[in-house]
Amino acid sequence: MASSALARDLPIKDLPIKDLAILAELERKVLWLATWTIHHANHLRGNSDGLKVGGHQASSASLATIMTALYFHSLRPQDRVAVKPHAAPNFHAIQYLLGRQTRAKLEDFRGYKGAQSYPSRTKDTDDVDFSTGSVGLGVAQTLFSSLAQDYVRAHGWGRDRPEGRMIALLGDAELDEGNIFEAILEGWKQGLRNCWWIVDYNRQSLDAVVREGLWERYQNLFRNFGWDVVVLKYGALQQAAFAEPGGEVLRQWIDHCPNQLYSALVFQGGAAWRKRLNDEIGDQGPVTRLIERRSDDELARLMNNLGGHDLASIIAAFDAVDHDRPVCFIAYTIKGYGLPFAGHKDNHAGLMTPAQTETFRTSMNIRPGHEWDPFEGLGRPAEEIQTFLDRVPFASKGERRLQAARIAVPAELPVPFQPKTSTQTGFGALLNEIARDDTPLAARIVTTSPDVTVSTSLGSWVNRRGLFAHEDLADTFKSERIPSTFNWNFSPAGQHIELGIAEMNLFIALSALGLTHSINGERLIPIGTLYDPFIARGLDALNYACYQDARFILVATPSGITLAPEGGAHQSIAEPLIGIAQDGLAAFEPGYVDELAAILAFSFDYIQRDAQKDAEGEPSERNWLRDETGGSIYLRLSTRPIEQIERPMTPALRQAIVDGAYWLREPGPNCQVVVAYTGAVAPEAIQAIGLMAEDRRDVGLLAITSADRLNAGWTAACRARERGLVHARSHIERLFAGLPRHCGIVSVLDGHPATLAWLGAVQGHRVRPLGVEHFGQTGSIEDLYRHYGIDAHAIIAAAEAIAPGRPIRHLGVV
Ligand SMILES: Cc1ncc(C[n+]2csc(CCOP(=O)(O)OP(=O)(O)O)c2C)c(N)n1
Ligand SMILES: [Mg+2]
Repeated sequence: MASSALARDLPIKDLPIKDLAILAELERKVLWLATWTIHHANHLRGNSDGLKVGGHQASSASLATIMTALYFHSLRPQDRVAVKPHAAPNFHAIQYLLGRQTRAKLEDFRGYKGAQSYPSRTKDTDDVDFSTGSVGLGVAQTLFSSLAQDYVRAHGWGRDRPEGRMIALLGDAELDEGNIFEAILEGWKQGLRNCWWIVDYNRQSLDAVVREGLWERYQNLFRNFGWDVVVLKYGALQQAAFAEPGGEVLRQWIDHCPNQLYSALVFQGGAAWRKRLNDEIGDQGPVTRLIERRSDDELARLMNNLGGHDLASIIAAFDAVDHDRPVCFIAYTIKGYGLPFAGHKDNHAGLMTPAQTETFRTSMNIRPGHEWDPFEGLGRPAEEIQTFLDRVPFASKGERRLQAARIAVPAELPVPFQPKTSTQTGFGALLNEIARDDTPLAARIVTTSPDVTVSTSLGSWVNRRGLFAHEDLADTFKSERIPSTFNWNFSPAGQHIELGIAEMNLFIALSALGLTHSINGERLIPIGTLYDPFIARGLDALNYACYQDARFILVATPSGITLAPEGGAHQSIAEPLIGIAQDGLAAFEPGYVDELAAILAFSFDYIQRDAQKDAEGEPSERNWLRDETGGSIYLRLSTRPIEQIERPMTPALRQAIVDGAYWLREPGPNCQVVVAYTGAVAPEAIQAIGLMAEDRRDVGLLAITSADRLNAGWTAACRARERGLVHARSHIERLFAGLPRHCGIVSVLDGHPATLAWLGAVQGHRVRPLGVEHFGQTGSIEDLYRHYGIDAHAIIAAAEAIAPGRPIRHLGVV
C-alpha cells in the first residue's frame, strides 16, 4: 500500500445529499445484480460446466462503486466507455436499471444469445460503446477514438454535437499490455484530449498480487506524457479517521503495508485487522484508542474504505475535472469488495457458493423470488429511485449510437494505364487521381500509416491532401527550398495521420476511424497501409477492430518473397490465410492494376454497407457472400512491376473480379490442366500455360483476385444446399461447372499453398497447390521463385505430374 499521494479532498459540485444517498442504494443494487447474474448463470441455469468460468464476480465487485458514480452521475450521452472485460455484469446491470437491458438477457448471461461475457458492440443489445475482452485493446481504443473525434471536428463535421469524453475502465494488470504504452506515446504526439483512463487499482491480476509501488511508476509515466494523474487512495471514512488523534500513525501504517498483506487482511476481516494493527502500532497511545473505539465490523469497514469504494470521493474527483487534458485516475479498490472472497489472491476464478449467495441475499434484504426486482431491498422508495433514474444524464437523450449517411462513391475509378507497373504503384496512382478532385469521397478519405507512408506509395496522396495535426506546421525543407519529392505540411485540414511505427496503433486507429459513423455520426473512409508481414504484429488489434465492426481498407504492401532482395524478415507467407480466416475482412490479392481499380471502387462502397439498414431479407443468392452486411477490406499488393493487360473493363469482368476470379484463358471442353494463380505470379502462370499448350489440351488459366471471397461463397452455397436450397451456386462452382472431371488444377501464389488448395474440393478435381512454406531469403525474384518452386518450371512440372500425358517439351527451357 506504499503511497505518498493523497486522495483529493474535493467538494462535490451540484450533488444534493439526497442524490448521494440514492447513488449509494444504486451501488448496492449494481453489486447485487451483477453478483446474482453470475450466480444465476453458474448455479441456476443448466449448470453446464462450459458456463462455469469465474473471473467475473470478484472483478465486477471491484468496480461497482466507480461504475455507479460514472453511469448514474458523471457520464453524458456523448461520452463513450470501454468497460474492463470482467466488469461486464456491472455494465449489464446498470443498463438493466436504466431500462436498456432485459431480464431475459441477464438470466442468459454467458448463454446462447444472452448478455455477453465481455461487453460486445456487435453481440450485445444494450448499448456497448467499445467491445473489450482481449485486455489492453479497449483501453487504447478510447485514446484513438478521442483522436478520431478531433479529426472529425477539425474537418468541420459534427460540430453541432457536444464533444464526448472517451473513457476506459481498466484493470491494473491490464497495464502490463504493451499496446497501452504504444498508444500513450502516440497520444502524446498527436495532442490527445478528452480521454480518461480509470485504473481499477485492486493490486490483483488473474494469478497474483501485483508488485509494490506500481502506482508510482504509472503516475510518473502518465505525467511524463502530459496526463493529469489523480490518485484516489483513501475513502471518506479513512480520511475522517486520519483526522482523529493517532490517525496519522494509522495512515502511515496503511501506506507502508505490503499489497499482499493488505489483501490477506481484507479477506480475513475485522478480528485479523485488530490483531495485526495492535501487534504493529497498538502501543502508541492515541492510535490504540482509535482502533479500540471501533468494533471488528467497523474496523473492517474502515480498512476497506479505499478511495475507489467511496462514492463521494470518486464523484468529487470526476466533477473536479474542468479541462480537456487527458486524465488517469488511479483508484485503490479491493477485488471482490463486499463479497466473501474479497482480497483473496485466488478470487479471480472465485464463485460464491449457493450458501454464500444466500447469506449475501439476506444481507441485501432481498426476498427469495424477488432477486431481479430493480428496487427490491433498497432503503428508499421505489418512485424516488425511478425518478432519479429517469433523470440520469447519460440516458437522457435516448439512442446513443449514431448513424451517418453513405458517402457517394463512383462506380468506376479512372485507371492511369501504364504498360508495366505494380499493384502498389497502381494503388498510389489511383489515390493520386482521387486526390485531384473535389469530391465527397476525396474529402472523407483519411489515410494513416505507421511510418511507411512513402514506402507504401501514399506519398502523392499526402502531397495533395496534407498531414493532419491540431496546428499548422510547415515542412521546413520546403520553406527552406531544399528539393524534396514530398511535401510534409501539417494542418487541421490534412487528411493523413502519420503514426509512429507501432502496428498495434495502426489497427486500433483504424478501429477508431472506422467507427466514427456510429460514434460521431460522421462517416470517414479510412485507409491504412503497412508492409504485409507486419500484419502479424498487430493481428489481435486487427481482429479486435473487425470484431467491433469498424470499417476500413487495409492496404498491405509489399508482400511475399516477391519482395526478393529484402529477405526473410520482410517477406510474408501466412497472410493470405489470415485473409481467408479473418471474419469481417474481405481479402483481395489482385495481379493487375485494372483489377485493383475495380476492387477499390467496390471497397469504398462495401465498407459503408450495413445489413440492418439495407437488407430486409436473406443475404443475396447471387454469389452466396454476405455482401449486404459489408465489412472491412484487406488488399495484399506487390512491388513487382508486371506487364499490364490493356482491355475493356466490362461489367461482367468487374463483377467477376469482385467475386474473386475470372478466366484469363477459358478452358476448352477437353481441358486437362487449369492453372489457378493469385497476384504477382501472373507472369509465371501465363508463361507456363503458353509452354504447355502444345502438350496438354485446352489448358485454362484462372485469375484469382480473392481466395477469401471465392472460398466464403463456396462454403455458404454448400451450407445453403444442405439446408434445402438446392439451387444455391457459388461463383467458383459456376466457373468450374464445365471442367471435365479428369482435369488437374495447379494452384500457385506467393504465399502459403493452403490458400488455394481447397479448390480441388469444389468439384472433386486433383490439385497440386504451389506456394511458399518456408522463410524466404534475399535474392532476385527469379532466384527465389525458382528456389521456392513458384516459377513457370515448377508450374509445368506440377501440371505434368497431376495431368499425366506425353512429356511437356518446353519443361526444359524454363
Ligand atoms: C490479451 C489477454 N490476455 C489474457 C487474458 C486473460 N485475462 C483476463 S483478465 C486477466 C487479468 C486481469 O487483471 P486486472 O486487469 O488487474 O483485472 P481484475 O481481475 O483485477 O479485475 C487476464 C490475464 C485476456 N483477457 N486478454
Ligand atoms: Mg487487478
